Amino acid sequence: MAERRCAVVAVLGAPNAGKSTLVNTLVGAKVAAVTQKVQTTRALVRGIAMHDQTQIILIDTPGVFAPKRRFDRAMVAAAWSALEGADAIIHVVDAEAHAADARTGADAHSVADTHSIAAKLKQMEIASILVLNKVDTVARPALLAMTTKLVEEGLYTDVFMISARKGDGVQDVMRVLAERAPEGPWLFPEDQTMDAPARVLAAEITREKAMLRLHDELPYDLVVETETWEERKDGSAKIDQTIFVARESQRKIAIGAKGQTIKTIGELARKEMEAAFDRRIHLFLHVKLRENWSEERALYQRLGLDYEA
Ligand SMILES: Nc1nc2c(ncn2[C@@H]2O[C@H](COP(=O)(O)OP(=O)(O)OP(=O)(O)O)[C@@H](O)[C@H]2O)c(=O)[nH]1
Ligand SMILES: [Mg+2]
Repeated sequence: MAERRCAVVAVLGAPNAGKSTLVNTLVGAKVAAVTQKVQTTRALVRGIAMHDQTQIILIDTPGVFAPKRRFDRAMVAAAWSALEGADAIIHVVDAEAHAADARTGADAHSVADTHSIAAKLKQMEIASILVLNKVDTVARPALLAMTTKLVEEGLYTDVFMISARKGDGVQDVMRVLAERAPEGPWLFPEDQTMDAPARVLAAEITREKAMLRLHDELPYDLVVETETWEERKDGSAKIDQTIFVARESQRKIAIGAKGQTIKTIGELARKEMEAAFDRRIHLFLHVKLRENWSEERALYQRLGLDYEA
């Protein structure tokens, strides 16, 4: 029998590049929230994938950008901290944003973030794997042009062009990660797909649904916490969660006319939880105002973020 191998792989990149989508696709299960908004991922999320006798532990990270607020600083610091102890680094680049920027200068943020990540990796002398994502949206010549430019950084050991959403090219990435994984014992049981407790995943599921439903009306100022998780005799679970918003106006929007918005969010979240936990779920959502959540120390601790970053 082949030796067991195990690798820790940090997945780094600008906000919205598709890091969480890639991690979910590699794991083959939903472990991280995905939305079209930047800064969806807020703390390190570990997804666990198996490839034959190799266990790949993928660390999904918050997007790296130039932070201004305390909460942003903590997220970016968490992203860089994922490099410690990682056996490999994947730098995910949003090909769609880069192509749009080359055409119209429209997505300069993502491009600037990509280049500052590359510069920092170079300065730290850390080799990484370049993954150009969202190639399903970009024409071939544009892809080649941006690849050439990125490869000139002299930083990348490999280049992959993938669509994390469609799954194209993702197995090639997996194969290379597995080939290079050092021999060693697995860190998690073979059938485990993530390291976070169920109540954290449950909160992430609801946050994703709330963000997807409210993205036009709300900024990303939204926190979800699982307050209680009650096991029922019939095998189902009753879950109470609170969605915290920063302003009274946001509370009204989240609840919606006659409670319709929160009801829709709850139904979508419950369905996904039932699939994720493979059992019936009774989900009760509450919306509360918590004005200065981004200055609360306890919250950082619960998310695994450093308040002083
Ligand atoms: N067309 C296309 N869209 C994609 C692909 N991969 C991800 N997306 C979309 O890009 C958006 C961002 O995806 P995420 O996985 O949340 O990105 P992220 O890098 O984790 O974002 P943050 O956590 O906010 O830094 C979502 O709307 C995804 O559906 C892809 O291969 N093709
Ligand atoms: Mg993410």
